[in-house]
Amino acid sequence: MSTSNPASLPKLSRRQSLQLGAATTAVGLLATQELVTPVQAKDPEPPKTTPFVVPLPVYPPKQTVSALTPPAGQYAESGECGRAPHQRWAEFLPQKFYNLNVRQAQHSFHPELPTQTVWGFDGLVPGPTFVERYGVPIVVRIYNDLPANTVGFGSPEMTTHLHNLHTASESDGFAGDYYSRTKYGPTLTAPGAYVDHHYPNCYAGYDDPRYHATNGDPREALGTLWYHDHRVDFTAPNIYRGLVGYYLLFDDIDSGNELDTNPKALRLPSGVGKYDIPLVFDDKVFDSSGYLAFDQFATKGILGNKVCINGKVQPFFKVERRKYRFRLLDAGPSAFTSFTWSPAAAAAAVAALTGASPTLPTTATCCRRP
Ligand SMILES: [Cu+2]
Repeated sequence: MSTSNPASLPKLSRRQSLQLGAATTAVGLLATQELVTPVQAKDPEPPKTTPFVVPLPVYPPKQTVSALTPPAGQYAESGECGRAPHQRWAEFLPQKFYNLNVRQAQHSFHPELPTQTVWGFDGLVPGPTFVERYGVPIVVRIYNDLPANTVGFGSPEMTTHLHNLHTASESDGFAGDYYSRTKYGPTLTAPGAYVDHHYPNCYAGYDDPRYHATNGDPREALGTLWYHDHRVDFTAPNIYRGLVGYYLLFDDIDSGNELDTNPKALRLPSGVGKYDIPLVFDDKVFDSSGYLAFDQFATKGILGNKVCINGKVQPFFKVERRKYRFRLLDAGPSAFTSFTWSPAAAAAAVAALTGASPTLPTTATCCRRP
């Protein structure tokens, strides 16, 4: 596979390689970090790329299927990896079903860089956007169709975590729940082609008697979530290869309808993919040939030499003369990102982290991710 050019990898002499191997075996990760630092390659010089020539990709919402085959159930089917039974299945019977295929694909980050191999949910970088609603439980069947034997960084045995959603443990994409058709992690009992994730889409406080009338505490609503690979030891490189996507949750306050007549509704700019725009920011290291590089031994972090938004280097986005809702996600792996409006535009920061505030929109010219 060609995602990493050998010229961009750290050049270890045979002696250094042996030292590294011995240290890793003998005393583990900490010593590895210290040893590797002096032998890391210099930053590669990537090809120049012209800014603002490639349009920002904004995908429409992920589409449901009418039924899954075999049907989704509380217990793992044959063919599914060995997960524990879904908890409170009958209480949160799924009303919507999805197939999601994790696969290798060809991707262009920029027309002046070579088309290259990535990993993506449905082969897309970033993956499709889920548009969901509180009170509507769903099942997402996630197939691992990555090639079994790959070279380069990352691991093709993967697991998917939906960040911050209140999800039962068997559906949470625990780091040890990684699977493929032939291999499986320590917290599963068998390999499998897929796994079903059961997402109840309920508020926090669901079991608290104080919030029975509202099926949980609406103040705890989360509106902007993301899903990503979570494989133990390989989360950073697997996300870097493309395994990241948005999951949006609406309710009757953040209702996803800017014309909502409900007096409680926020009436934020609506239409996911049209006026409600999810943005994934990440920085990547492109090597001198324009291919993605990743130093898997750089456990202190990795800083890119180009910034991507929704999988493109410095894209442009044509807007209408109206209000937009932008969602900003720093998908890493290591950089801190500061966002500034230029020229200073009328902007309201309506949420931090994942929840939209029904009461405290504040004007902002800049927002910073802590
Ligand atoms: Cu996460």
